[in-house]
Amino acid sequence: MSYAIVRWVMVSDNVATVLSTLYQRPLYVSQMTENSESTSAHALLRVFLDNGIDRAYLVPGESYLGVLDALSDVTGIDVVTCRHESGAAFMAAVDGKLTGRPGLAMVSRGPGATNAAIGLHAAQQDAAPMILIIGQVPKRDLRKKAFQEIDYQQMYGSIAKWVCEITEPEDIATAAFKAIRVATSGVPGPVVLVIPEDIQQQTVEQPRWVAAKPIATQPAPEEIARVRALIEQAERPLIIAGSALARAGGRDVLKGLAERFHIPVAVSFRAHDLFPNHHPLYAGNLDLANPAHQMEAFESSDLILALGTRLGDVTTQGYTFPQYPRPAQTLVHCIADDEIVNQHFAADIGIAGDPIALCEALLDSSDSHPAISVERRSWSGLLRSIQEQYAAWPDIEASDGVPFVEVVRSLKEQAPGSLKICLDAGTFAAPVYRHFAFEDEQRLIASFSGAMGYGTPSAIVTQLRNPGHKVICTVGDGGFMMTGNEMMAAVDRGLPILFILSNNHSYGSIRIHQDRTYPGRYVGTSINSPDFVALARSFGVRSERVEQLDQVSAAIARGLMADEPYFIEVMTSLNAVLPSHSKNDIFRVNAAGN
Ligand SMILES: Cc1ncc(C[n+]2csc(CCOP(=O)(O)OP(=O)(O)O)c2C)c(N)n1
Repeated sequence: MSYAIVRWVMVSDNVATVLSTLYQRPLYVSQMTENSESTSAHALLRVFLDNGIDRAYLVPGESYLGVLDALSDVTGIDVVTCRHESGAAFMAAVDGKLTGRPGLAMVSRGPGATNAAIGLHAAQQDAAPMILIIGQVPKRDLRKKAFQEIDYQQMYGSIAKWVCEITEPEDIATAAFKAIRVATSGVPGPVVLVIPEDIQQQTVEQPRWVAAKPIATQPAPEEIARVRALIEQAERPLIIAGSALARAGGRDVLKGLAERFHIPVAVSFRAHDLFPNHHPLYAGNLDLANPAHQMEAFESSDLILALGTRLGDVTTQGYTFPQYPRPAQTLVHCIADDEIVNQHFAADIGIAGDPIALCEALLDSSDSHPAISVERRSWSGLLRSIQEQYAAWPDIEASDGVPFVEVVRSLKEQAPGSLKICLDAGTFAAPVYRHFAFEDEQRLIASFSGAMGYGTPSAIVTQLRNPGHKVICTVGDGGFMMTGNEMMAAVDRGLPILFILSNNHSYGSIRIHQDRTYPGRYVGTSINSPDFVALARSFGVRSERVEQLDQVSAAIARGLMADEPYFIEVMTSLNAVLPSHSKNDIFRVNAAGN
């Protein structure tokens, strides 16, 4: 397969309109006011607007006043003012993940930039396109260790795909143009643009540059034929589906391919929503700790089609499945980045290309009803029965609070078919990952980076991008205290997010690790919290507390019905998840949830 081609074009207004129609990309050409000035900051914003970036998440700072000022002239960029740069950066990372366009965050230098680091890291781990704009000390002061100065190349060099410190006002627009390209190409990720405060307001030519939609090239016919032959010969094929399929059309072709050839699908880390979880071909999720007998079954496959996955460490169970570096089974690995294919695992067929195009080509190349062998049907049945057993709801009893798994069970029973669940990191998340069967339109928004503080900001963005759908944030008493302040945006904008906070008075996930490894020695994991119900009310959010199991269902029903932000604090059992207390072993293998 040859690489997808992206063409960059310089266009006039008229051509831009024609291109917009041709490529079905929105162009925001009229969204800067008539009397727009022609500064370098305006040029920056024009590039963003013309390439579909329509929202900026920011905490203001004096080091980028020029860019802030130019935003006053723009109606096409919605400014979401955040309370902490971690919230702004998390939001941009999630926005990029949901839209496929770079999520845009803007922060001040030094303290602002350091606060934003967690979100940039999440974007890298999640392969989310993102652009972080940082104001910088004046050009003449660069590398003098000036007030709040940082060398961002050094600081972000190993996290971002590209760090560019711009020194000439004329270069700002071209850097922005390249930033969009770098953030979205191959395996997407974050880019940092650093702009000294004294080059933001110079008069420069205003660009009209639009990136044409990438043209997905077709795999070579001989590659399709080889993969087809492997699929036909295999008795126990397995698809490992990754997040590069979470684009328009990706889920449909994945389902089409699995059904056509009767191939079970295991989804990669935190990609539960790629394939309907009730489907007979859904074999489970490759997570932090799959049960040994499930991994043994996966290992007995004779063909792995790794589609759109980086085959990263969690998905591959610490680079042990498939066997490292030469898999025991035949491996076909397809992802649109030559650096990733064959990086860890030697593939028999490595395709640096679009996995969606490969699935389409395989579907086009076959009869609509190929014969399916008895062996293959019993193989899929085996994987399905293991998954069903693993995902079955447990019966848990606890005297020190509500087992959070019961909250998740009630949520599943009442959830609308298009529910979006945004998860912070913590043990409350484990039952979602394990037991919540995602239906076709339901979505999981959770970070690969396992960062606490991700839940609230991700819910804000998910609701902004999905008006009319129910969005839920589940978060612990630890994680909410990190970025819960961003809930204010839900109030400001009337976003009907349902927040469910699990209060177990503990950094529970870490407590579980301590309990298992250093029983009885719990340094640093007991926490005292404010009155969360009162806190939420002080934000202007309707809220209630659930203290007993029999209150769960009605509280969730109220929360789901609400047409404004709603907050439920659940007083949760810690014993139910601690290995030394729980009679149930369901949390022993996958307790951390982070
Ligand atoms: C920013 C960050 N700091 C620390 C951690 C390590 N960590 C993972 S889960 C966790 C505890 C989460 O506690 P809480 O939010 O109360 O949820 P619980 O585990 O109790 O359900 C910690 C400290 C992390 N993942 N991210």
